[in-house]
Amino acid sequence: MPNYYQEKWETMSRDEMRAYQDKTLVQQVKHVYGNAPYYRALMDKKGVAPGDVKGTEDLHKLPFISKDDLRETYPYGMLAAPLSDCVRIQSTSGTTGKRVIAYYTQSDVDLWDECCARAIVAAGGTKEDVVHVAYGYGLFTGGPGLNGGSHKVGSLTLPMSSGNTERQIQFLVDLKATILCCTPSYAAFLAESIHEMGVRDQITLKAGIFGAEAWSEEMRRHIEERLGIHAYDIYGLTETSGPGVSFECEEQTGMHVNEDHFIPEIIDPKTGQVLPDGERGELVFTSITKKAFPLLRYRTRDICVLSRKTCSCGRTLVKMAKPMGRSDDMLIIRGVNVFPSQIETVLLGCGFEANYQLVVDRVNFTDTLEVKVELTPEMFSDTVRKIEGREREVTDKLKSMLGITAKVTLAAPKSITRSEGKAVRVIDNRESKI
Ligand code: DLL
Repeated sequence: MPNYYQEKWETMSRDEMRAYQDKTLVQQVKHVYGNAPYYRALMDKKGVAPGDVKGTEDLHKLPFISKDDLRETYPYGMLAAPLSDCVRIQSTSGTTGKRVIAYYTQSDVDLWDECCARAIVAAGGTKEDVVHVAYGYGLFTGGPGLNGGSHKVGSLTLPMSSGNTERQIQFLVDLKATILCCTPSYAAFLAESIHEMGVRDQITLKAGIFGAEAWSEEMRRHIEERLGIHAYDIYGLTETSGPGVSFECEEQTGMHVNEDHFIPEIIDPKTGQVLPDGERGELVFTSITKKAFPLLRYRTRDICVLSRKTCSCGRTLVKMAKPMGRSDDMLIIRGVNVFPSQIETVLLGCGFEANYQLVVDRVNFTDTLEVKVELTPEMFSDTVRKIEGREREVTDKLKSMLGITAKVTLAAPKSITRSEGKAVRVIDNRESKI
């Protein structure tokens, strides 16, 4: 039996949802135009007045906004509510440039928490559950988002944050956690450590809510098998509030977008043209309910597909496929587009652990790709011939998946650094050689 946190919104008819979005979008455009001078200037430049947007069919008239705009307007430029009405900020890590700061009014926080509560309930969560949140707390949105959602559901919430893996496992055992929330790479690390500590039979988890980084279906199976749980995907970004923009239900075939808060579009990243449902392109979101930091037509750079196929869970919210990764995570190697998640699919499909690293370099003006992957302890004790055979198998499979030859290096167990948050999979040495 499917459970909903807010059945009315999650199962609303398409027509009703559309009518709601139309009305709310019109109000939001007026709010942003009236209160965010930077966006008003963008609209004026494009020759669009708030009155030109009469509903979602006019969304395409609005200018896009990108991370560059947010950097340019740092720290207050996109704020659309008085600072005195704001109760919270969250922020991106700033590893790829200046930080982006997102502001929240109390009502923004409440709506965000509700979005996360929908994700927890869709994963089978109730007030009887113990929700172990091992996403980072602080400026990162993962911890605070799932924490807020868990409170709304009424579950006992363990605000573990990331790191200190032994203590995490101790709490999982002692407090009999039933739902684990963290990045998929950290879930794989926890699973590995649980087996090593010999406490797998004391783990009472039934579900995991994993997101914040691209992960493959093979990674899902890997975690599900090792922890004996159902693993659900969750998506979001700081700019749109954090986790809970979309979430997976029991069907586990993509994430329902909370369309009563975020209108998704897929565009051609080169031309900006809106693409029909079912076509792959860049995901763009318009937040229609947020007051302090409401971004209209925000280009996420995530490459994705939307689908309106009926879902057996009864939710009518449009579904987005697992994003393959950001367009800026995409590696171009000898002219070929490569997503790290494709390589993950091959490695896990060949029975390796989820610990790998991609090293990209440029030698004699030619790009090189080295795929380092750890052997499992069982593989490590195989004969040299068997290990060489495995190396050949991975090289061939990568070649047929990617169309290029990668150098495969099989590493000893435990030799690749584990991640406690978002995994760093790629080392691109070409940047220093340009
Ligand atoms: O990662 C928010 C989040 C926290 C989502 C916890 C889910 C769970 P940022 O740090 O701003 O926010 O990074 C956002 O992470 O544009 C995607 O590229 C990537 N991302 C997030 N969720 C997924 C996912 C948080 N489920 C960026 N699958 C986004 C693939 C994801 N990529």
